[in-house]
Amino acid sequence: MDCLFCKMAAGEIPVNKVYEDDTVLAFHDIDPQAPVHFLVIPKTHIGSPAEINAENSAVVAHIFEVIAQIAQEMNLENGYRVVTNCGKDGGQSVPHLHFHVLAKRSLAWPPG
Ligand code: DGP
Repeated sequence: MDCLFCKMAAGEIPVNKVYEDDTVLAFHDIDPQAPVHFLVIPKTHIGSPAEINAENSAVVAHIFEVIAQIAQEMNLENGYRVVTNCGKDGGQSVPHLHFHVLAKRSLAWPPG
């Protein structure tokens, strides 16, 4: 499958890595929207949040554990935002599930 984030997860395309284990990769976003902006992806291909199901959801729980761990290591004690975009109207541009983590500035709500 010709998937950018699968290639990153497989080590075929270099990333500015934040964290990696057997099932998850985190790396800095190429177009940061906050002083801290990294993405966390499952290494297995899940196309979008709409494809999360009983068979593959364990990695999603693990991703949130990893985010909490990274946030502690990065001293994000003032808080952060975790965002996942789904489909065209949700603003998803890369069709591989990913969670944005944004921090180190005050973030407005609702998003645009
Ligand atoms: P979304 O629009 O929610 O699908 O977010 C996709 C994000 O992926 C976007 O913030 C930019 C980031 N991105 C796209 N291509 C690359 C890349 O080649 N490297 C990195 N580090 N990030 C990328």
